[in-house]
Amino acid sequence: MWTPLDLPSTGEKQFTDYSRWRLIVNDGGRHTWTYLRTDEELEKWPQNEIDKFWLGQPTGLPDIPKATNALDAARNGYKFYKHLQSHDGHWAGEYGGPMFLLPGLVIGSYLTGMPFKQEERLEMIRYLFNRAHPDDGGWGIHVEGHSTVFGTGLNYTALRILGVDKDHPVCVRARAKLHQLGGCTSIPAWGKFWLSLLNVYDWAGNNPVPPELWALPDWLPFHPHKWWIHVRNVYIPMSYLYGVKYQMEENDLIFSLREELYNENYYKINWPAQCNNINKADEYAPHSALFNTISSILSVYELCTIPPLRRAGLKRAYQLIVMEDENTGYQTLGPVSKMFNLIARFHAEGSDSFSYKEHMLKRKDFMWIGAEGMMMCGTNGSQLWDVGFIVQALVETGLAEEEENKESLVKALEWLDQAQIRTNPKHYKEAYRHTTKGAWGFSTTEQGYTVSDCTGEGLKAAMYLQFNVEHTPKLISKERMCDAVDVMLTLQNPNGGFASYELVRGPSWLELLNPAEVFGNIMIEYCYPECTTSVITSLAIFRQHFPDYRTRDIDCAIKNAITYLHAEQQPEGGWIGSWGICITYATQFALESLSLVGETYETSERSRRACHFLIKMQREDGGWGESYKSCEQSRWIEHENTQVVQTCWATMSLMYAKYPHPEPIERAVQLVMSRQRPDGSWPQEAIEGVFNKTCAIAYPNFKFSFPIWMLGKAHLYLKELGKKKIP
Ligand code: LAN
Repeated sequence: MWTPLDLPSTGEKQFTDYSRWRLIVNDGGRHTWTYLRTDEELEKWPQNEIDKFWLGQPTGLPDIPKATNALDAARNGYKFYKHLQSHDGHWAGEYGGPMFLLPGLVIGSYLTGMPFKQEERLEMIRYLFNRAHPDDGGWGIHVEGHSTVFGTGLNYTALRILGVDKDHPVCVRARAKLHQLGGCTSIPAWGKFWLSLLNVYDWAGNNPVPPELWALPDWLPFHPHKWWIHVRNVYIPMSYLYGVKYQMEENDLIFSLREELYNENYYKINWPAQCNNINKADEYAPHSALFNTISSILSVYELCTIPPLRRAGLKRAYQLIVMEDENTGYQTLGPVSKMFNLIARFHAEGSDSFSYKEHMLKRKDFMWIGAEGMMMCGTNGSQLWDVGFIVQALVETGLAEEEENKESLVKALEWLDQAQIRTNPKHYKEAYRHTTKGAWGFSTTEQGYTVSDCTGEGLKAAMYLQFNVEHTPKLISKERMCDAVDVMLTLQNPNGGFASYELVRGPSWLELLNPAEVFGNIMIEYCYPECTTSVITSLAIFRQHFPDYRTRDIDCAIKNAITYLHAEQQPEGGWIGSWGICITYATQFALESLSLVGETYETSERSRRACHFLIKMQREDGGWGESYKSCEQSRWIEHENTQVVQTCWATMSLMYAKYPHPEPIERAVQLVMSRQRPDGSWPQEAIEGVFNKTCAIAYPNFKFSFPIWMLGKAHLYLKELGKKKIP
């Protein structure tokens, strides 16, 4: 149960001893952190480099003789990074960044009476303290963002639940910021929802989320099974919880929060008037008139719901929740649905149920302790994604063939082997799922969702290891590679592009119904240059090895994908990224695709335009730096600092395009080498990834895979270029 917290008021001592934390990796790449209590345990189980690295402690790894050329630097990079490989062959990693996930974890756990260990609580507090905005004490939607009501209201609440006194200086400062922003009446919809579950915001202040939606016939153009999978998987349990108007029982903390979170008297707030009250500091995608009209109509319905209809909706929503839990081993698709599903299962089945216990077990997979404390991750890890890139980097640079790396690559292949999904989901069509047989997902097979580009990168890595490296066992059969191709071919949209998890199912006007004011482009799947490239580059490699398998389908898929990529190029020459920051990221992918069909600097105006754009953006120091704000505004916004990872993406772009002049590439290499530390690693710089336009998310392993890849590739590239005569 939630016992009182023994929190000393100040100093490092108030948190835990970092030398006692250990990362456990098991079952196909699951990550869970544990705290060793006794000295006996400590002696038996020493901290390894992986633990130390992710905890931000000195790893003790030795300095390496300084690299004299780019390949040496890449090799040194891998010397370090190899130490971070887990015994099962993958690279564990922190997947933080979003600042609206930890409050869900804390509020959801509190509501369901699911306790945390004392050390977890303390470290979550440390994380929130460390992540408070240095200027004003609030929190934003992600770690680098400005303070918003969504971030500040929810994280403040989390701190209070975790046991921090309202008079603690961090709370005092955060509350002042919250009040300066206007308080929680103007918190965005998902904040209103969490606070309503906690009984510190009134259900009448929410736009309705009727579960009846799920009982509508599937053929309706707006039926939620046509929404983007993340949104529908969040709204399934939300509609259930809204339908039953779940509310925590009042207690002293709740009474107190009702006073702390608002500028006005809680009991006098006109709740219905708050439904569309969204703070300007938070708002990214304002409600459409259509959304507001539908919400008003539904609010009237809410006053006189039709009981059999509501029951039918609740029943269907609950079925979908159960199927999702069972399909994913209770990991669920993502961190928001994870906690909402738990609350729904708790509501229906109580805390003695199997589902409650399983949710509790898998809740751990999202809790990661880093240098700043304990956070809630964006998924249960980015296992496949990280293996995919480093493997390709090593094979393309030739480092894979070096004796000292052989074992590590065999391990990586073993991991990839078990990570391919072999069957379709247990609950398949009835849960509106896309096929999964043959796919790779983003994290683990247990989570088990097909992702188009993860399948592409997974297959590429597997093919590289099995066909381009001599010493590896051939673990993945041709048949299984064909399965991966089959899945990818089911994912192409009529315009030639590939989206993330599924085909684009719904009409584009559904975006008008986006209820979550803080994210853009979330209602349906969209096609992405990044996903499209990962798929067609893997198809192209597959075609080289198996020229007879679905030849026409593959040719056609590549051709149509290129048409899509052409259409997406921006007039200035770049492509807009959706999952990494931003134009630098997507342009790398797009130029790789164009090179597949022979469109390079020499032959194609498009490729030249892209290169000229990148060259224009290269900074004096030889690097590139783009801000996460580019993703919000879909235009290049310079970062104040040069970024190593982006410099690698931009340089890779130039190399894919066969850019003929060595000088910009040499300068980029110099920059990346100059930032390498004596032990071969690179320091963490700005956050690398993004989703839904506004929320930045961290890919800390990118600072290894992309520099290693780029440096090794540039070494070979510049050598080749040296042999040629440059015009
Ligand atoms: C991810 C992470 C991986 C990412 C790539 C594979 C990089 C991308 O190319 C395709 C989309 C995908 C799979 C993706 C989708 C959205 C995710 C799951 C995330 C960015 C990680 C967190 C995010 C998820 C939506 C966060 C929860 C928030 C909601 C708005 C529901």
